[in-house]
Amino acid sequence: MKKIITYGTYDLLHYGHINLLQRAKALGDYLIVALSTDEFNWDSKQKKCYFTYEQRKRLLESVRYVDLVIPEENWEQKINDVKEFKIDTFVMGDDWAGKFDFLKEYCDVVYLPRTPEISTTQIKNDLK
Ligand code: C2G
Repeated sequence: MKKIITYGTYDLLHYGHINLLQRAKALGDYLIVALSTDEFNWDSKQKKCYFTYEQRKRLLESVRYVDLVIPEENWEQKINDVKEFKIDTFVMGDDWAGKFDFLKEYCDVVYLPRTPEISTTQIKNDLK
């Protein structure tokens, strides 16, 4: 069974996120999403989520491409996650291109093109 992992905040879940999750799942058989906790978002990413971790987790768990949601609590957990869950491929949108190449020692690393026209920030601005 080929296992894939990806990380993110996934606040105000939108079709750009779904495009990423669909393509990530297509690379294997089992997709884990490491979802940024509210604390990690606030302390390390300066992101204030609209939905709480539990709400964002519930939304992701209802997406057909997602098999498991785990918490992302810090920047340092990725190597351990890849080992612990026996990950074959690490996937991120290409806004992160190159940033996680250190993981190539442990698994394949794939950066997928983002869906250009949509973002959570864009949604918030449009709704203002
Ligand atoms: N994404 C995308 N297209 C968009 C918006 C997002 O492909 N229009 C992708 C991002 O590239 C990322 C995933 O969807 O792979 C989740 O996006 P965010 O929630 O913005 O993730 P981010 O805050 O960048 O967190 O340790 C890594 C971080 O947790 C990544």
